[in-house]
Amino acid sequence: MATTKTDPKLALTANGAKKSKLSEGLTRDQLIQAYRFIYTSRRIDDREILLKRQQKIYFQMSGAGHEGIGVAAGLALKPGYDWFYPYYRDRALCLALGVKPYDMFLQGVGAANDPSSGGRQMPSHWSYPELHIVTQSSPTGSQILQAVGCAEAGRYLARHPKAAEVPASATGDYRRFKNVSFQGDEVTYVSLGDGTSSEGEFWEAMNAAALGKLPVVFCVEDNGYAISVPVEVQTAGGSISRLVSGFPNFHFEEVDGTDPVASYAAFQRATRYCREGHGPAFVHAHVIRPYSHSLSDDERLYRPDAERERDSQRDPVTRTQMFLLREGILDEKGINQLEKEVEAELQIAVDQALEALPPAPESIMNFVYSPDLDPASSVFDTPAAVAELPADGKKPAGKTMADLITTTLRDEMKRDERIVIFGEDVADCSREEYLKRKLVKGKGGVFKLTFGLQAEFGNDRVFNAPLAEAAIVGRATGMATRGLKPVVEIQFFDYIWPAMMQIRDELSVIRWRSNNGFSCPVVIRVAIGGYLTGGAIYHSQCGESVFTHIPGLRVVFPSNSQDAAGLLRTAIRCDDPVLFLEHKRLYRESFGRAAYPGPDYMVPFGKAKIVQPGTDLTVITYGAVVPRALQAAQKLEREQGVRVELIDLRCLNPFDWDTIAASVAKTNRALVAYEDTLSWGYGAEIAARIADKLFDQLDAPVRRVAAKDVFVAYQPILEDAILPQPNDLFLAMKELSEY
Ligand SMILES: Cc1ncc(C[n+]2csc(CCOP(=O)(O)OP(=O)(O)O)c2C)c(N)n1
Ligand SMILES: [Mg+2]
Repeated sequence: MATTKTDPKLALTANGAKKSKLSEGLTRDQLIQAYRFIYTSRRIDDREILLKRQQKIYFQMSGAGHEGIGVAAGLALKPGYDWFYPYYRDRALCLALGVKPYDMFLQGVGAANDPSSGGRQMPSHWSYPELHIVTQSSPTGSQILQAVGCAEAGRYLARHPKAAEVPASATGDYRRFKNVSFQGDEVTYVSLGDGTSSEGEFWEAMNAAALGKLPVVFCVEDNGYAISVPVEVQTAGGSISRLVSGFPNFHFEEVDGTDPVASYAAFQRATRYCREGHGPAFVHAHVIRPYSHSLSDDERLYRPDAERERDSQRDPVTRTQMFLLREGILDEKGINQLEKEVEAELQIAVDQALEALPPAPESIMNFVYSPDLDPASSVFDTPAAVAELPADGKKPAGKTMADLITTTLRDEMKRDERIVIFGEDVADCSREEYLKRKLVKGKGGVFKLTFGLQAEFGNDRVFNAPLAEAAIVGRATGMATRGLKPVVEIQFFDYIWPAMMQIRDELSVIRWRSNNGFSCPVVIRVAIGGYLTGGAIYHSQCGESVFTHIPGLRVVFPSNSQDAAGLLRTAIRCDDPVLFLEHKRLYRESFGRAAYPGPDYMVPFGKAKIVQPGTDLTVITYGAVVPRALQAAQKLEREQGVRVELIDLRCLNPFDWDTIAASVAKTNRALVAYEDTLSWGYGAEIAARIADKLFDQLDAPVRRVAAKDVFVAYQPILEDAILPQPNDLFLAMKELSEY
């Protein structure tokens, strides 16, 4: 694709150039309005800096120098129609899209009625649902993959308009709480700084957008620095335009971003290309950063005066002002009048914001999870269908966990057209014609759990993703923000870590940080665990406590087929993000096989199952330790007459404290057993709670059995020594019962 370059030297200062050319289709009123936004943006920054010095606000992040490109994007795109993933220097963009200065000052004071976050996020972290400005965070670049997912959702909904409808019978269904809207020619805007283009997620997003020919406008606001690091140290060759120029399907623009008119023209071309469905666009805007990185930074420490002086010649405020004067659009009196009006408006806004009430401390837990749909509620407690006996009267063979997960996915996909499945290798065959011509059978995941789903539902509902875990979760998050229900797969738990930023800093916290303005109830299915004889370090890990430590994320870990079906259905229909952990060793185990419990069977979250009742000792466990603990408990009863009450937690967040407490009150002894490494593991929290809350009931110390504090080794003899075995469980149970 061709790159359009605007020579910075020609823009705005080009004396004698024709007015119509300079205005690039912008009317006189729009040009005046553009200056008003630019000037307002700068003056809000100045006001905030003052307020910060007076300790009336707690943080300041300026958009100074970036106003030209921001206002241009705001004029070229449509609020409430297109979608926006801006970054912290996009104050002028937000003003142009309709955010009021008062709302910006409410961010600064951390007011309860700050529409972005209700005092939860720093200022300049924009979030305005009606305008389609999606909540942003502080990690540089974590918005980019979500923007790609957002664009994918728009296109999916345009192709599947019925998916947006909410069925009348949708009780206990996240769809009731999502207003889904889409436009056939919508565009998603995402911006970032020059430094942020070094993040891997940026490249994953560029690749995904190019692959999908998605209508995303990437805007790199290049002020030449990332805090103190200059662009030539950040970006090989010093030009991001040069580096990305090989991406196919893109339209490229490189422009002087301090010039709103040239920037507007660039955005007009870029958005036209996207709206017409040709693919994504890339706008590289050269801007300046006159106010240092932030108030905590003094750029004079690393930038000499001469360099800073050179930048100031291109200040968008003065340049736009000079442009209006030179073109006869406003005279000096008109400029003064406009600036006076802005000052008066800002004064009122500041005065009002300083009076605004702070949020109530009691509100801190609001919106960690959906306020509308509680997956622990009885709505999700439905009976299993009774399987009909075949004519010969013989009980049919039970289905494996793998079988029932596949069947549940299939039934949910039939019921809900918003479900899309993607991940590494999950499709039957990306080259669809091979399937159609019956040349191949299809793969459907390395464990084959998604086998047949692409063939049945089509490749826009089940598809392979590039090998990039952050992209899988980030794109899913963007899609879910728009109302889709992505059920994505991370092939092995051991490879979830590239997605950790997206899970920890985005997926789980979007609802809370936007004060319920946005939500993204994604399901992430992950194959986890060891006991594989040969899985070794990178195919056998557990580590669930890392995720149960994250507020806002539900974590589920079934031990048998029927629970897996019921819990997966709850995960899909609920309104919170869910990490659904599937133990590889249990996929095809003979333990816990069952008949399919039917297309409506659900198990509520946070309800444990008593695998075996007992009176002498409580064993609390989950996952692949359940069958091992059962074996040990049965042996203990046979040999010693000790009756163990075995609790399978099934769901780790929330977890069933009531069942644990009732059992320990009865047995007065507790053992917590888990496959993860012992120290700081999930069971450590359960043991601490029992010791804390049930101290008076205990006749013995709370014990734990878990893996050794080391990685899982390849050689089976070592693996056996590392992971908790039935005999370890037996010995611990025996010792505790004798205490
Ligand atoms: C993932 C991550 N790493 C580091 C930081 C700290 N940080 C905040 S802004 C910034 C520099 C960003 O530079 P650039 O992308 O060029 O944007 P600019 O501020 O220059 O507009 C850094 C390192 C962060 N917020 N997130
Ligand atoms: Mg920068």
